[in-house]
Amino acid sequence: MKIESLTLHHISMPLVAPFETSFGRETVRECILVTLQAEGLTGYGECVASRDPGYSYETTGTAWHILKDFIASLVLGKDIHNANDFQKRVEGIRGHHLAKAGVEMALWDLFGKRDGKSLKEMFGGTRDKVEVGVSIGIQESASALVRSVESYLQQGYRRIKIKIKPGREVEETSAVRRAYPDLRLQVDANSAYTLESAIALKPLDDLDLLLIEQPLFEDDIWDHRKLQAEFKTPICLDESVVSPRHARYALEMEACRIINIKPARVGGLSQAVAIHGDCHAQSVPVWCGGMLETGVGRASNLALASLPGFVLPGDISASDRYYQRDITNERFVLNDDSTINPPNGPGLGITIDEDALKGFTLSEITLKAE
Ligand code: OSB
Ligand code: MG
Repeated sequence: MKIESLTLHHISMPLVAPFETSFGRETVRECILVTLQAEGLTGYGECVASRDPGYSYETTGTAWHILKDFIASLVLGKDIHNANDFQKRVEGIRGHHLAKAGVEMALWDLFGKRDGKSLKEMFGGTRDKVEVGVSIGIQESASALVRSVESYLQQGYRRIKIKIKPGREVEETSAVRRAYPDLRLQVDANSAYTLESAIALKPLDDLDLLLIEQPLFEDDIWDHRKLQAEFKTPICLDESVVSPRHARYALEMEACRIINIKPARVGGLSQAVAIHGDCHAQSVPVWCGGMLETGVGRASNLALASLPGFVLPGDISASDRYYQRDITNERFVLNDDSTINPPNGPGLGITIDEDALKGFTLSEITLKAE
């Protein structure tokens, strides 16, 4: 499709509750909405870079720069055939996966709208309902955490992930396990430990966790291998897996037994689908991670997680777990069985609430093909 214009909205949305991880505390979420116009159609994509370089080196600021000054000229006025074609065009830009993924998502939305197919159909998704869980940030105390878990269980979530960091792991995780002996429970350290300090995680190995997510540094696939050898609980990598190649390295090295797939982190939905394919062929369980997405990215995550290899519940909670008001007219709700339905409409299957978008916009720019 010939891309006629690209619009960026840098937005800031208040979260219903602060979200604290080992790298910081967020009360509002910033991201960039990417809008592409082509052949009378509009495609939307979410660039999930946050305000601060905590989870990733990319920020809304760096993504804005890369999108405006480098990616825009590679797509504007160009006839882009598919996601692989897009990936080839941006190959010369090193890294900046979150920026690239935002545009790739908007392209998928356009292709789907042109062909009258949902993302789920285009990916070959097989589920009408996607099993989901909730990711709970670090709370004031272990008892506050248990209360938070309880409230999400009451809402119907049947898998809980809790954020941990050094000094805030054993007491917290044990308290939740004691309160809920049969709960499907997992923890996420967001790279807060070293191979040496990870000794503190040893007591967690006896708490029957589904997995321990990203305990060590992002670029430390090798040390994760050493750690996995010491733990019976599966290690799951998030930050370390930034491409299909890295997924292969991690599995060949036996650095993890499970992979958290986030399309943005790996450079786009096409790369996420490729990692899913490789893992599925080897029976390696994967699940879909989250970045506190708006309804746009949530629709995309649900479509991806409808693929058959996503055998563990995703970090894809209902819209009301994140935002009182979203930028999509559609809101995602939790079914009684802790699932959410992926949208069925063409492309992402969502529409934008223009008033809401306007209210959340910090800055906006439109670039047009010459
Ligand atoms: O590590 O999975 C993570 C949110 C922002 C950045 C990193 C992570 C997360 C989450 C939230 O855990 C998942 C969600 O969107 O609910
Ligand atoms: Mg994570």
